Amino acid sequence: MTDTTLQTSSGRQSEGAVWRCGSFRLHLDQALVMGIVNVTPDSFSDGGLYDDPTAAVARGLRLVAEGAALVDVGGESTRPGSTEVAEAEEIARIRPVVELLAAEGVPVSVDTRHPEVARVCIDAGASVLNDVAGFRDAHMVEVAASCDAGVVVMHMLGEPGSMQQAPHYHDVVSEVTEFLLAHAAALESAGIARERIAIDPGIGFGKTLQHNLALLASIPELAAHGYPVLVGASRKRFIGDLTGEPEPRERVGGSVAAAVESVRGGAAIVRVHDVAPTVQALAVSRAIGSARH
Ligand code: HH2
Repeated sequence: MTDTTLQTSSGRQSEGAVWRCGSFRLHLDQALVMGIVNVTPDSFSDGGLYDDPTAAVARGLRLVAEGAALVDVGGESTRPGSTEVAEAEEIARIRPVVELLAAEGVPVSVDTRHPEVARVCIDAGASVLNDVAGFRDAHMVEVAASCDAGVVVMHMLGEPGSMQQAPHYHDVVSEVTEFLLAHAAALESAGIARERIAIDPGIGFGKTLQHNLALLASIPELAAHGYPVLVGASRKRFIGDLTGEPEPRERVGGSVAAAVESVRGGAAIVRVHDVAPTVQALAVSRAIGSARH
């Protein structure tokens, strides 16, 4: 069993809380930073940069050195309008990266909605299954139940190809919350321990700017249900909408602000491209928060 020391703190998780992820026990008394490595030609902000396994592994190790507690490896872009990648292609892209990072002792999350990809990556040493489809597929639930990985249940409205075509909710916060709690409960019924489950409102996945802001503002209510909350706001379009910055890589300031606000609201994990500035900002925010009490 491996204990990982974490760098940042929301101070909002109950003392001693852990997220069980395979052989890792990730302590949640300080917020975790999940670093992103997309092994894809077309991801919206880092597509093509790490599609060679050596470059992807080097990037992952660098993010850990910068303070990431775990690394999320993806082989399929789920940006709005993207098309699905064949499982064999997704496996070819990410299996070597997962295997090499896991062999270095890194807690590796796999960003996939495909059961066969998930299964192969668990065998390759992955410790977390991060499913942007929220374990709607019964086969994904089976894979999760057959291993001891951590799981991330994310909310997405429909599918990536169409999710940004006039997304509509009666009440975005209650609908997203209901979906997350129902799917987390289904995972528990399938035998997955509560301590393995994290929930994620899915910023940008079938949401307008107002929907994203309402969800980010309601993190305290979401966190009150007791599951660790993961937030992935990094470099996303809503930051461009708010600031006028069209280039995702130039949205670091907005991304760091979203991470800090999320953690202050009670998020336990933030999924980010820019680990070093996020870790630094969270350390300062944490220190100011402690001085306030
Ligand atoms: N966002 C993206 C991908 N995976 N997983 C979780 N749990 N939460 C998120 O918000 C989330 C996610 C999209 O971002 P990115 O991986 O940078 O882009 P792309 O889908 O184009 O590869």
